[in-house]
Formats: sequence, C-alpha cells, structure tokens
Amino acid sequence: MGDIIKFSEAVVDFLEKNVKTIFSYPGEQVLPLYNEIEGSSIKNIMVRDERGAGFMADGYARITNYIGVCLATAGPGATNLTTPIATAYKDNSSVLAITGRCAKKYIGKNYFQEISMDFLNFYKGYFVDNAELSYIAKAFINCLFNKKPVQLNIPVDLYNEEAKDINITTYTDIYRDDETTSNNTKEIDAKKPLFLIGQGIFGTLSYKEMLKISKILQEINCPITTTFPARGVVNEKAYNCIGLVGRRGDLKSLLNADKIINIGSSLSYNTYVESVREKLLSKTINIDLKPKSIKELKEFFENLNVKNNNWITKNNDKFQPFGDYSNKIYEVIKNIPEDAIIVTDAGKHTVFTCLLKTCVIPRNIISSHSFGTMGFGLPASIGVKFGTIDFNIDREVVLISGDGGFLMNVEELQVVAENNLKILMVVMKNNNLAEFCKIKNPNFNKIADAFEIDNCYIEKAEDIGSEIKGYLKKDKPLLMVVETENEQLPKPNI
Ligand SMILES: Cc1ncc(C[n+]2csc(CCOP(=O)(O)OP(=O)(O)O)c2C)c(N)n1
Ligand SMILES: [Mg+2]
Repeated sequence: MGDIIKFSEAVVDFLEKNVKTIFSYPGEQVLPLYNEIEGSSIKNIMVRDERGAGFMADGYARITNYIGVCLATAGPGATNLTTPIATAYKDNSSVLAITGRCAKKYIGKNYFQEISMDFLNFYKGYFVDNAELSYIAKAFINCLFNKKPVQLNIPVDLYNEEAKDINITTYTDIYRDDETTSNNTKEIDAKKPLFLIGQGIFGTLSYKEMLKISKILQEINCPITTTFPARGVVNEKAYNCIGLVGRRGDLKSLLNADKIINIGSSLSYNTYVESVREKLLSKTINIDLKPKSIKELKEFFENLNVKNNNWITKNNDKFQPFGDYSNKIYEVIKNIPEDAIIVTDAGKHTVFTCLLKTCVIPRNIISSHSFGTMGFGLPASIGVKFGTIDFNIDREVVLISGDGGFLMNVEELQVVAENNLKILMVVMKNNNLAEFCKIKNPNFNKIADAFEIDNCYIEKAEDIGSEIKGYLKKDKPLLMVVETENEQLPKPNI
C-alpha cells in the first residue's frame, strides 16, 4: 500500500539525485511537478520569463560541463523556451528542458494551451506517454553525453499515476558506456602540423579537470589553435598557443599548416571561414575524442605520435583598443581577475571583448557563439553564477552586455536580487544597436534601484578601475552602466 510512488515523486527523487538546481516557471500543466520540486532538496530558481530559465540552464551547463535543467509549462511557457533551446543546440550545450502538456486524452483536440510540441526538438525530444522513469534517465543520458538540448514533454495526468521502473534512481543505473576509448597510437605525418582544439575536447570532464588540459597541451611541442568556445583550454600566454582562429582570429597558421589535427571542433563557419573553407577541410584530420577523465586525455596525447615541430613563431600583435568603446571594455577586462568568467551578450561589445581578452582558463568567455542571441547575457551569467556555487568553482562572474540586449531579459534582475548573486553586470550604453540604428534607453540606474541592486554610472574610462576594486571587496551584485561613444569594428575574416 504505502509502497506506491506517484510519478511526480519518482521524477523528483530522480532529479534530486542528479541535479542541484533547476530554473523554472510554473503553470497549470507542470504544477504537480513544480510543487513536488518546491518540497524537495533541489534549489528551485523561479525566473521571470521562461527565456531566462533556458539561458540560465545553458550558462549553468557551460560552466559546469554538466547538465542544466529548465522547466516550463505547455504552450506559451514552452514557446518562450524556443530561442534558448536553439541557442544551446547551436553551441552544443546540455540543456534538459522539461515541459508540460495537457492530459493525454486532450492532446491534438485543441485543448487550452495545446499545440504540437515538436518545435523544441531541435536535437531530440521525448514524449512521455506513460509513467516510466526510464524516460527521464534516457533523456538525461542523451542530453549529457551528446552535449545537446533535449526536451522531456510530460502530460499533466501522468504525475498522479503510479511510477514504473522505480529501481532507476540515477542515470548511471541504465547508462552503458559502449564507446571504446581511442587509446590506439596515432601517427601523424606532417612537417607543419597544427592542432585545432574545439570544445568537444572537454568531453564530460568536470571544470576542475578541464583546468588540467592546459598543461597537457603545453607539453606537446606543436602549435595549438582553438575555436572561440574552446579558448583558454590552453593558456593563451603559453609559448605554443597561437590562440583563436577563424572569423575573429588568425588565418595564417591555418593556411600555412600542412595538416590540421582537429580535436573537438565542429568546424563551423566561424572557424573555417567561407573564403578558405574548402582548402582547410582538405588537409584536416578529425580525431574523435570525448574524454570521460583527464587520465584518458593524458594517455591519448602521450600515445599520439606527432613530429615535434614548433614551426610557427607566435605573433604577439594583439588588437589594441583605439576608440572610446574598445578602451572602456579594455578597462573592464584589465580590472577584473584574469580568470573571471566573462559572459557576453551579442553585439559590438562581444567582438571587442573577444579581441581584447587573453583567455587563460577554459570558459574565460561564454557567449552565444553560433546563434548570436541577444538577451542571452544576463540570464546566462546568472546560470553561470549558480554553476560556480554548486560545483565550488571559485571564480568571479562578469557580464558584459550591450544596452539593447540587456533590456531584452532585464526582468531577470529580480533573480539576481532575490538570491544576492555576486555578478558584476556591465552595460555598455552606446545608445545604439551595433551599427544598425540609434536607440533611446531607459534610465538603467533607476531600473537597478527598483530591483534594489547597487549601481553606478561611468562616464570616464579612468573611473572604471576604482569602481571594480570596490565591487570586488563586497559580496553583492553591481550594475555598472558605462556611457560610451559608438565605435566601428575592425573587419572580420570572411
Ligand atoms: C534576438 C536577436 N535579435 C536581433 C539580433 C541582431 N543583432 C545582432 S547585434 C544587434 C545589436 C546589439 O546591440 P547592443 O545590445 O546594444 O550591443 P552593441 O552592439 O551596442 O554592443 C542586433 C540587433 C540578434 N543577434 N539577436
Ligand atoms: Mg548598444
């Protein structure tokens, strides 16, 4: 009798064992689950728009290299998740989106809030048609090991049913590791070999393990380049790190190499730009590596036989700030710890940050790389902050946003305030949407006041340093509004 476990309880038991935090917004079609989560040990972070939940789960997944979970109701709750799920899909981020649905008997019958939910299945969706826990475990595994967002769509009437498969308590109960480790020695015969490292190299390592990759890569006496999401995987100050390649990075090294050894890059158009793409593809060797431990990664490189050849002299000419906008971004970068996690939104500030920052650790910059999503920055930085708390990652979190993108999800300042999240939120107020048009802005400082968040207004670059110094000593958020002129970007490689 007392042995019967309701599906809602079983799902939350499973989640309790596998995640610490969930980003959610309630609604009728998820309420039994929402209430069950509220009564559990899971931190249930109520956002103020489901887009916030999706971006927070994404930021959380990127910094922890684990799974980020968001929860939204059917219909409008789920449609609000569309842009964050697409963003996670394009950047290979493990976001698990649990969505609501009306009772099964009403599906397809034009019931209140009922629509087909396939639109969230950019990669994969599970429609849970009976109260089996194996659905939850499978979705979890698919999301975590394939580094893609997965939808788990659950009709509301299932929650009261008796749960089946309750012997499954964590995803490891059904996870079978079929992949053989690629430990076989690989010969790479090249006179001018070049490594290209993408974020796939992170596999399912923890953040603390990710920090150890740099040393391994520095020991290979071979030039190393990275994609943007993988920047800092090897300290960009290291003698053999050429750094970022592609649209906003170096092209010469890619063109001059006789073989490019790709580990973990999807070879997007940001990395292999249009004009040289075919040429580069023809000399690329792809190595499939999804390390589950740092030991596995270390052994792989020890067994890899590449002729030691540091055939490039590192070009240390970095982009220098020239106008007001780039100077002010540079002031921010110089005054925060070099290992702070910078989260950007999409716009000119993203490009200036990319060009001016030397990345010394993995995830030194987190951005919406392949979808370029405005509105990503603030909520993603919140997710990153929760990730650093849950996984004891001792890092400052700094948001650098444009004035346009900041306003897109400004309501999530309430989450910052309620949880007293120490995030330095920098809004670059150029009164412009990139080069597209001028904009009028509200008074951002008054907005921060309304949320009871400390704030300041900066006109001169030289005032940035002292404000940041004061901020770093305190334990609360700060909104720093930086007035700036607009400034043209240098031309990208295309
Ligand atoms: C959701 C979304 N809408 C529109 C765009 C197109 N877009 C790219 S950058 C940009 C302007 C960004 O302006 P702002 O946030 O003020 O940053 P700034 O360029 O001024 O640094 C726009 C409209 C986009 N990338 N994402
Ligand atoms: Mg702007």
